[in-house]
Amino acid sequence: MSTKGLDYESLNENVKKTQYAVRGELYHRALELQMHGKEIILTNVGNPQALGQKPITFARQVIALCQAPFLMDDPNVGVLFPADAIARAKHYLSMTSGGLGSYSNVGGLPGIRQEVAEFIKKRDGCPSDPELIYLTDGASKGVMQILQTIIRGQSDGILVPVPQYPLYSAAISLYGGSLVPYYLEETANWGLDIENLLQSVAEARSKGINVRAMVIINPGNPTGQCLSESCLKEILQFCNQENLVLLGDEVYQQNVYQEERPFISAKKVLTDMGPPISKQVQLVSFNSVSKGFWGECGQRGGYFEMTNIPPQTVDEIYKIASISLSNGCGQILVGIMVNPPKPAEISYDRFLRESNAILGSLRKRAQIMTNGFNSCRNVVCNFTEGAMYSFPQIRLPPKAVEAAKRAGKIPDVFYCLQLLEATGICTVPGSGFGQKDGVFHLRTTILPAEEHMHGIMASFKKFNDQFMEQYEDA
Ligand code: DCS
Repeated sequence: MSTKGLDYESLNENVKKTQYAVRGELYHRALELQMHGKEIILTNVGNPQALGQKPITFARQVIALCQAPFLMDDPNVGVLFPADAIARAKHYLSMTSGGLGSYSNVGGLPGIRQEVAEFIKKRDGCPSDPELIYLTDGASKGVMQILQTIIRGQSDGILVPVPQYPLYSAAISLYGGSLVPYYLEETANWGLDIENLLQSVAEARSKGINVRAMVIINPGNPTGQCLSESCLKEILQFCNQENLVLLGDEVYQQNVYQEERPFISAKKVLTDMGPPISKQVQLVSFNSVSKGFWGECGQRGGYFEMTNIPPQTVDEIYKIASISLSNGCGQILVGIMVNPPKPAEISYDRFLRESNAILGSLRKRAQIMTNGFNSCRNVVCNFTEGAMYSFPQIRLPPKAVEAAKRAGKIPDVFYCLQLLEATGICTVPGSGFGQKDGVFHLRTTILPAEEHMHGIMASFKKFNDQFMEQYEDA
């Protein structure tokens, strides 16, 4: 009997192979429990507003006016909206011929691409060309477009940090390429070990894999580390020597919690290294409105900047971008993110108050979580320097590992499922991000409201310590 194109057995095998743990088994079990009335704390996704974070007022005022421009003709508009939000909405609407209801230019509205270029210039003290900045529906879309452009088949390898955010493993599977892991060093606060990187490349090459690109996530997800300038230099030299494109995932650049570990962009380090290297390494850097203190995950705004990419390749990427244009609302939020209210403007004080409150609270929550995990039996956890996650190592006793095997579960999945059933805390098992053999972790976000944090950690500790006692004594 002939099969139809969407019959399961006839599907693209790459689609079937693709996995995305952030919304995997744990998440589905959590939804089931929730349906049966159990209170669930969803710490599986970096989705701040879903856990109560309020949007930045200025951003929503501008978006509201852009969505409903007739409000600007209302005599009360000046009572409801500050003058700088009205002016900003007019500024964005003047860039389009039909407002938010019209398709925008390929690559995004030129005026917003210009704003992004100015932001990068100011952030890094180096030139940035708006023609080489494309606005996307969240960073994910951009990452996928670039990976699709690079990967030609199974023998093309992409170096990805382990642990990593599963967008990378998923997209590489989907496009039929090979993921080449390089391990981050947990005992060095998830730092990068260049020896290990060289080893990974050598091993991949010995298997006939052509390593073509390297991903860095800075600040890290799920690991939370901020890469130092010297580490970024080493990475860039390595990419130069090995002819690798560097994909710099910098979506957490505003989520940094320690003054001595600031965010430094790969673009800045590359430019500061000067020629010839600054003209040689191909770099694509990504940013998003989903993170930082904006947390506008649902609005799907992001951008990528291309450095040292040949013009003919830029034309090909332009073509890919033109197949699916990005949404207008997300583009405007990118504009606001890179060009927030300035000190002399009416909305500045409120913007500063709101953004500082969010970042200050995230910093405190990161501390409460790390301390909480480190107070638990058989749990060790590095401090979250940046991003939105905590990634404790769970030292599972051999008997727990055996019990997991008997239950047909990966040991960290077994632990996380029991944690979920006992406490309602929905995490993601470390195996979803990759980890060294025999070492187990889980990932939680640091996003639950500050006032709930101590309660959540107490409930975690109670579960964990009982679990450990059960399997150590068994
Ligand atoms: N890059 C990293 C490192 C991310 O963590 C995420 C989202 C993205 C890119 C994509 O973001 P947008 O497409 O929304 O811009 N983080 C996911 C996570 O780990 N949990 O939830 C979302």
